[in-house]
Amino acid sequence: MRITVLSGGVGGARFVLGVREWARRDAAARGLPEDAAHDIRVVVNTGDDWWLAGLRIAPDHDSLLYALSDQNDQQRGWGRRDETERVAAELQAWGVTPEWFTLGDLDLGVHIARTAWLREGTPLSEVYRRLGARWPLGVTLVPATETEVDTHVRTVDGQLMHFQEWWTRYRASLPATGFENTGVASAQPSAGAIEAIAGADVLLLAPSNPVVSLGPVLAVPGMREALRSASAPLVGISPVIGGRVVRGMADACLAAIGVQTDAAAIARHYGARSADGLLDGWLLAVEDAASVDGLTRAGIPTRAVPLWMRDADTSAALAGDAVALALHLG
Ligand code: FO1
Repeated sequence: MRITVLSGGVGGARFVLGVREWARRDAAARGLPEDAAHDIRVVVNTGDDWWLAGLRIAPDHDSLLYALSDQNDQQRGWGRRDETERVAAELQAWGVTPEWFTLGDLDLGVHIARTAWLREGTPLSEVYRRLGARWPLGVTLVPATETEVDTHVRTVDGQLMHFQEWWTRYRASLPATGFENTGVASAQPSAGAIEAIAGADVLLLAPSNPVVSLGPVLAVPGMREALRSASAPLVGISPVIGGRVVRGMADACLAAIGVQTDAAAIARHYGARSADGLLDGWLLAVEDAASVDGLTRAGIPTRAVPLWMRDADTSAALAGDAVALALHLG
């Protein structure tokens, strides 16, 4: 089965690990060799990306790369395990990186390799392929677009700052009135993203931040049309449980665009494919089961399932629930 997931970084990575684990267990149950049974592609958000100290930083890609190669720092949610910061101290001494954004020594290896290739004219999708080729990730990562579409945040006092400053320096504490992806008007979905969407048997929206993680992916001209014209059913998973974000600061982002931090409100934000939106189905937490009937009647068939991803078992179970709903709708 060909499964394509649209994903951001931290929350998305945990879900993508679950999809990979579900696929491994499903293949084993069928007595099939693992890589023959399922083809998992991830369309990765590039809106978090930015230039720092002359290096191209790509947080969502790198969170997925490190999680899938089991070398991510689970506590921080970003960067690599067993990291050191000798070079970072030097960079900060010279003021080429701010004290609120740390580039670890091992992490710098990825940034320098990526930047070197980009400066040679290597397409971002090829950079993804080369970086991932070192480890058996079990999935294929493709950028939503090859074009730089950095997210910028419009704050209430009229400033326009890069998402990374708003998120890591100010922890999303500055009230925002909107988000803009500079350059997105001239962007287009990457060839890998189009192929992953058109060829999928199942399309999944990871429980990522709907505004700053999936928003930039969906903002790429042609992306929504690709999703709506795909033959595969599209199922989304709520990033919110019981009115609270599972992690991160999606509530600050949702408030900025006037969407309630609520599983049903986010489903309506994505919209039903039958009503010019994207969703064929929606998974929300058992804690939000009261919203199932209303959403289903609104054209978004919804199921309440355990949504907490605590380990391989719960993550694989959630992925299985998402695939099951998609196949039920297919
Ligand atoms: N997040 C932080 O809160 N502080 C940091 O110093 C920091 C450094 C960093 C370096 C590389 C990288 O890929 C990500 C990094 N992040 C850091 C995480 C990142 O800025 C955001 O958490 C994500 O972009 C949110 O999706």
